[in-house]
Amino acid sequence: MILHEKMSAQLPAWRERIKSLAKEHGDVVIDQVTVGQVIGGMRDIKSLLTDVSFVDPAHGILFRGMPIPDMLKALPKAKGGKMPLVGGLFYLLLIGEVPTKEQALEVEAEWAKRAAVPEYVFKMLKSMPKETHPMTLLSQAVLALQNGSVFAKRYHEGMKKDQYWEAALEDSLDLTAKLPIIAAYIYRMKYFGETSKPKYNPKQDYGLNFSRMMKVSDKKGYSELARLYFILHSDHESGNVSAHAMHLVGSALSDPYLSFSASLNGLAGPLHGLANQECLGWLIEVKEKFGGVPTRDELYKFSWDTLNGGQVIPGYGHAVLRVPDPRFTAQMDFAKKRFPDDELVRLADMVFDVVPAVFKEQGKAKNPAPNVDAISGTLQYYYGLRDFDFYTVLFGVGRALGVTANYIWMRGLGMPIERPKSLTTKMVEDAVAKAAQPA
Ligand code: CMX
Repeated sequence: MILHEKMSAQLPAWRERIKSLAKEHGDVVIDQVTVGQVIGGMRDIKSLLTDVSFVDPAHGILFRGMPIPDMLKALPKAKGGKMPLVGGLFYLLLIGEVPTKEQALEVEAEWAKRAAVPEYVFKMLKSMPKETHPMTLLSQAVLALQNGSVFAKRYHEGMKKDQYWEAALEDSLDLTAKLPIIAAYIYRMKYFGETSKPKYNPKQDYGLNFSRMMKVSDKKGYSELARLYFILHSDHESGNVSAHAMHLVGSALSDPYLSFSASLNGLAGPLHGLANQECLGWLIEVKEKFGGVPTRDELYKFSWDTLNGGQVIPGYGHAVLRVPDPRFTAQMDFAKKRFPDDELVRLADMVFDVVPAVFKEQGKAKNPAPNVDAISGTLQYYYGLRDFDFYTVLFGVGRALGVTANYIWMRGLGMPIERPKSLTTKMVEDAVAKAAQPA
């Protein structure tokens, strides 16, 4: 298989690089840790390694060094579409090179072979109470699949450490192949009461399969949005909650299913992946209050009312980014090219115009610009997905691509269990007192 071949070719030299860095330069200082960071969510402490993606505060995400517009242009496109094949993106994240169309299609074919979901997973989903959140269902389905983990099985059979990545690759391909079916099943079951099992068509790519299994009409190009959405949401370096949860849990050699379920649980938090549904909710609230797109002055006042009411304006601000998120820009471009007159798109655009100035006046948020969530729900809404709590499931399907690529690399490089050190409040106070003493 192409991914196995390419990874095998890269790993020996890369392992040597890591080994020599740790052995010969282990004492070199990269960063220091302040009291503010210890108390403030470890913000910005440079302490994770990944080559899959990097968030540049001034430019946004770089996938294997490529900005989003360049990447979207370079990756091979799906048949009859303008958006790249998702299989090509997975190849890029894992191997670090833009694949040929044949290579991207090889990944797609690999997914098609592995897409079937065991019957008991559907049964388990069906037996859950109706009101269960779809993210809970998704995470449960991933945990249920753990039963078939190649990594867990081979680990218990005594697999050698330098083979971990191969088992991780197997599980990651199986898992990412099954997610579209599981997500579509959850959608049709939860909101439409349908329990027929979606079938993956090997003649269609990941995006088209998803759009068809969701039963969203493709007349206006939902498969194109699915491709774009999964690609944009795949990775955002390693420090965000979902990626870091995968990394942390995986560092205990928990297999990709156990680790990805943890990742999804983090993604389900309102300050992370759930923000997309909250953002759309906020836009709709504005629209309902003003009976359509408000004037700029009305929007300005409403934004202040939200902040003064102690609420966040979802979709704005970011822990690392200091510019508009290029994932926002890519989705806004998509909407403006295809449905510029849609009311919510016009409103999201006006929010982009008005809200950053409100944040600047307030002077609290370090980044007054939109993040990925400021628009993503609006696009789904346009295509008829009106059940907001499903949106994070879409994020989860995309996020799997990046976090599994990272997982495979971490096992390939033999990364150790993660174990930062904690301090007591008294120790932090003592450190502050010591720093205040004259030299
Ligand atoms: N609305 C209101 N207040 C905001 C805000 C927003 N959108 N963004 C930041 N702030 C406030 C913070 O709550 C904080 O206030 P306090 O000092 O009173 O605690 C202050 O501004 C400083 O925050 P920050 O350092 O700029 O931002 P953080 O790194 O702490 O938080 C984030 C980042 C994303 C959690 C925050 O901006 C937020 O809550 N945004 C809205 C939710 C959202 O869009 N989340 C999606 C993030 C995207 C992703 O997960 O990839």
